[in-house]
Amino acid sequence: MSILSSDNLAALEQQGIELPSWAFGNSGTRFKVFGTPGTPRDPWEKIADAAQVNKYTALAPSVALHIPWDLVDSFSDLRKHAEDLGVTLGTINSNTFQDDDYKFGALTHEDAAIRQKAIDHHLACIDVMDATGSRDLKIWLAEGSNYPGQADLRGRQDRLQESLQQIYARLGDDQRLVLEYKFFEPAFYHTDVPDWGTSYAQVSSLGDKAMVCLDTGHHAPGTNIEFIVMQLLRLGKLGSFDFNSRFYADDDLIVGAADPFQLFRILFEVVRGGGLNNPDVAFMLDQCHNVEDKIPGQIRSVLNVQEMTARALIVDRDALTAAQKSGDVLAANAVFMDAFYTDVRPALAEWRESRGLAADPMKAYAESGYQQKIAADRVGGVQAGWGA
Ligand code: LRH
Ligand code: MN
Ligand code: MN
Repeated sequence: MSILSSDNLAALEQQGIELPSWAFGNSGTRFKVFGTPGTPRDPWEKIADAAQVNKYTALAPSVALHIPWDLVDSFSDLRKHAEDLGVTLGTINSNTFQDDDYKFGALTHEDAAIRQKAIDHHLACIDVMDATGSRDLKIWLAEGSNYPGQADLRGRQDRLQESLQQIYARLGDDQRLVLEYKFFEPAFYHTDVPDWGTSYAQVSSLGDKAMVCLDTGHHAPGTNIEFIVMQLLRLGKLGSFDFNSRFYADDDLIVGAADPFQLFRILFEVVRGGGLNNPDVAFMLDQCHNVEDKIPGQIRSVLNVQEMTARALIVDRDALTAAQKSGDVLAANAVFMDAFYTDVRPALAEWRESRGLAADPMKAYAESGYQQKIAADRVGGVQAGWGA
């Protein structure tokens, strides 16, 4: 008998993880961007590659776009292209971090004309959402200051709220805004949305269609991220995840690579808090593949999330509750760790085969010849990068 119950399998079957279009482009550090043969040259090819991840895993039914990196003449054509390949277009990410006008802020800028330009960009993103059928507008702001005294911290919060109100007012009935926080970078002294509390305060005063986005790489080292997950679920304000992993800063490495135990702890709080397969909580990846091939990098990522979800699902919750209630510290911890140490991979492989999928999606992709084909076909032209 499988270690995964039929209820567990039913939950896993529903799981969907959104892929970031930019994970398929070239990326790097400020020192060097290494190109990879076969890298997509445009958004159409990024979506074709994302569809491969879904083909081998049945886990990645949608693709997030970044505007203007993924600007095309017709978003309805792009939507049709995605749907023909068996995926949908998901979250639209705005970008106010690559324009000289935003050197000292965008939605928080002292100059009303620059604030308006940034607001208009978000309104244009909502137009894109109307065409793509996307539900969520994801806002991450690269705003802040480098030196104490440089900026009026309070004034910037007030301007941020006013700007967000104007964007919020343009959302359709079925659309949402998710506000992503990050405690540093590119500004190093303060950022305007540094933590979940600030994001929560800003979105709470907007209304029900505004939620918090939690990027796992955006916290100070040692932060108890699963506590934040618990709290946001408890408050009904966890709108989405940007999953990735990190050793030092915002490394954007493959989710579960740096700290599998942390991913397990996060997913346990998701499961316990009713966040799994909850339409209000979007699971997304936000990663870059600087030195590894991108499609298998994304396949590995969604499989890591699936494996840790399976382990979180098999925690013996009754035994855990009993141990917690009786104050049996070691028994409670043992129940938790038993699930974490359980290798669910053979059971998942068997289950995949029973659904007509390859037992080992990494191997199936490697043997498919797709990587060689794109490397041969996509010569010439400009490879898409993280910022193009
Ligand atoms: C910022 C961030 C945000 C951006 C993405 C490219 O660090 O996590 O989500 O949109 O990276
Ligand atoms: Mn992110
Ligand atoms: Mn980030």
